[in-house]
Amino acid sequence: MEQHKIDEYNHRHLKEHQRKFDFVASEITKPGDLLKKLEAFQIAIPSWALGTGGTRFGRFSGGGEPRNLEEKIEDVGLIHALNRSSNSISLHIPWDIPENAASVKSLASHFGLHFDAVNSNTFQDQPGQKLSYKFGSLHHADKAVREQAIAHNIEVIKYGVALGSNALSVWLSDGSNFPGQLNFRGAFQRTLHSLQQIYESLPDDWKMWIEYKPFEPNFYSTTIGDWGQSYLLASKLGTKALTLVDLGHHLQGTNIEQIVSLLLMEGKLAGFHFNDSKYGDDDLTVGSINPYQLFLIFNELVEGMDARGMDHATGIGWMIDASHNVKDPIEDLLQSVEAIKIAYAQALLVDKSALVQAQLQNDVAKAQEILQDAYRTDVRPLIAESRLRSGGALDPIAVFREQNVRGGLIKQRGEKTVATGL
Ligand code: PSV
Ligand code: MN
Repeated sequence: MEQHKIDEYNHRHLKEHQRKFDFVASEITKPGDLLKKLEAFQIAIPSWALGTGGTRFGRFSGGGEPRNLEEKIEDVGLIHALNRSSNSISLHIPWDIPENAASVKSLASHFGLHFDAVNSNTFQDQPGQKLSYKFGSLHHADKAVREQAIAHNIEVIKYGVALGSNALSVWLSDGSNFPGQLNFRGAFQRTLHSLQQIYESLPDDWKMWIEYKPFEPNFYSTTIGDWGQSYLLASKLGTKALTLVDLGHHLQGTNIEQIVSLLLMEGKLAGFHFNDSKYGDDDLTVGSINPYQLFLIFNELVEGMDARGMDHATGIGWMIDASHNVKDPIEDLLQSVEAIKIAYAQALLVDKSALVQAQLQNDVAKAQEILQDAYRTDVRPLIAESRLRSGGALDPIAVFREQNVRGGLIKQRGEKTVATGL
């Protein structure tokens, strides 16, 4: 995306934007500080989200999808050029193996991108793989399977080192489908022991992010099923191991913001996989179902990070982990990033000292008013202004459509393409 096309769009819409921005900025104390925070706040894009996803019932290709890692990097580069908020990419190995790390790295930096956490995959069997993960990987009863899974994770760290990444993200599907299938204590201890061996291979400045999920693909138990189990592992492993929160990995009604608050308090929050859901791990566009919950999570994040003196932009990992079955993946990702920044901006607007006072006085109605006052502020012109200041588009999706980017990608890549890893 040539910069002049973005600039030309912005120029045409500047007056209209300025009117909206001036209105909201006049209501805020120190809008300049807030804009700086918004500009610094970046959200990583997973390499597996650039293609159309599917369900176990089918997959409907959208056309012009990236056919390889290089094209995925180009797509993230495009997203970043439009929103100036997505300056990194997270790879899943072996869905995206960087065969030539130096050239992949230089392509990424050409687009102003770097590499976020690398993700291992021991939830699928790969062609030619010696031993199967049908009954788990790091928790497997057979030592040889565990060793294979450990070796894979260590290999993923090596790919990550070559790319300049600094975190290994581990999600295990290990669990059981029926009562009696597994000894829970044994499974947990074997997982811990396997993770210990991977932990020993982590470079000094690296982190291990341990993701949890209550069900799917196993439907009776998951060995790392909730934040308590992840936290227990992370605590036993050491300071480099932390708990990763994927918003879709909670049972309905779970108070995720409370989990976030306590993990932050303990210095054990690795970061996020953002998405939204109505029923389970739906992997829907961030903010599409329950934007208020997202705001409440960000309220805890801002409060908890400030309490620990952490930098909002870099203190923990921020990433999207969503899947798009019926939307253009690039548009969907732009919507997700926007929703995250809206929730973040609203959280920054919360009148903290007034909230503390209301809490001390048990003024419940006032506390609710304070939160909802921030949540009901239309911060979109602030996000647009921060994009404008960093060279992005006032309206990224409008530019994407006006320039018929997808049409161009279909011409270049073809109507029926399948992104690796899907
Ligand atoms: C599992 O549902 C998960 O959230 C993990 O993060 C995986 O790595 C990712 O989805 C990819 O499918
Ligand atoms: Mn995830």
